[in-house]
Amino acid sequence: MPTNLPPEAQAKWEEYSKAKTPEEKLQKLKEFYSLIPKHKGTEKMEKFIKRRISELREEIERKRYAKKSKGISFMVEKRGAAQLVLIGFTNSGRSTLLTKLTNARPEISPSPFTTMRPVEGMMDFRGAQIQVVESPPLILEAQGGPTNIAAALAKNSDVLGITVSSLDEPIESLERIFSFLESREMSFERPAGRVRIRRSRAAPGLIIINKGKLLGCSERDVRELLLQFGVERAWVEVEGSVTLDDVEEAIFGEKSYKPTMIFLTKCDMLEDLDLIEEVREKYGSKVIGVIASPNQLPSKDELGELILRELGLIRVFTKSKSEKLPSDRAVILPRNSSVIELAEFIHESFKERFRYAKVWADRLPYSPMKVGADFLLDDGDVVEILVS
Ligand SMILES: Nc1nc2c(ncn2[C@@H]2O[C@H](COP(=O)(O)OP(=O)(O)O)[C@@H](O)[C@H]2O)c(=O)[nH]1
Ligand SMILES: [Mg+2]
Repeated sequence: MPTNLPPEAQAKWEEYSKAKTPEEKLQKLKEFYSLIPKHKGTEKMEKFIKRRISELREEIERKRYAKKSKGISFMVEKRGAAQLVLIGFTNSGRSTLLTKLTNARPEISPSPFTTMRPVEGMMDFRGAQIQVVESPPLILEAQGGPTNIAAALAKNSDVLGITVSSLDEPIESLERIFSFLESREMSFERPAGRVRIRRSRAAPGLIIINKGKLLGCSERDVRELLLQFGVERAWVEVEGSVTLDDVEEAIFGEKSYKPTMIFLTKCDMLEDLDLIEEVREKYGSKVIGVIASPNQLPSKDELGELILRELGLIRVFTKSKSEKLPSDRAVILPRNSSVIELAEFIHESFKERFRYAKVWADRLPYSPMKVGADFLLDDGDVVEILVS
């Protein structure tokens, strides 16, 4: 059962949550650790703290490395609906892919180690934007700075894209890359039932979307547990049957499941095309997609759709009464959000002032259709909200 923390530990946790620098966080977390009771009920938390402590140490180490390399920052702030991080060996085609998907113009060169720091670009996908980040190369023989940065970027990503050259023993390469990522606490097994916590400053508060069943606890218990650990602005989606333990696992979980796709590059130079099938057979079930790129554009629509679907996100277009056309930019919401959640997202006061909405969508018997606050939205919906 989840832990009831003594008040001084709770206070310390709050200090930790509010700490700004990794050094300060590390200090607070160590103090917090000394304040929690150690027993079966706190096992998960203990493991989490130990792991977090080692992550913070790594982060501090990375900062030192960055300083030595003239203060270049290596982390990339998330923007857009989702972040796709491209990771792979040098010369595997990360920069080429980034260039094809986004407006970024990294240096592309057959000389190894051209890209030593992350480069980002934005990919437009029918009203949504997906951030694509090229990580420094993985150098597994010597796990130094660039490799650590790549692993940290991968871990922090929403979706991971592994680039691997089809000319470079792709099956063995993928084997090595996956086992490296697994050693860095990433997992590729899709969990059975799940609690998905999506922290975002854009969230109007702590929103629990319960599409499953809570066993032995109420939504209020879930909320309290999340708040206790500083999850204050987030969408929390519950699928399947879930206990309070599962919620705890989602907060402190051992390994984070990482939706991943494989970009098999340089297929245009491949003599034996059977290799593509071999990669698909071996890794198809482990990843959300294997994209064989014969030096041409993987379709942005296909990619964008795959990513948003995997992350359980939908694009909704709003329209105001005075305008004929909806906005070009979509509002990104978790799947099965209701009209009132959209209203609240647009403006806090809309929740109280909401009267009804008009929705345009192909799946409806006619468009626009007048709907109430509980109407569930779907990808691509156009919505006009009427308030008093
Ligand atoms: N023929 C072919 N060449 C590619 C492909 N992808 C990348 N390259 C070439 O491979 C070299 C390394 O590519 P780059 O994108 O810089 O790799 P990075 O080191 O992973 O960023 C460059 O000369 C690219 O033009 C591909 O799909 N087909
Ligand atoms: Mg590059």
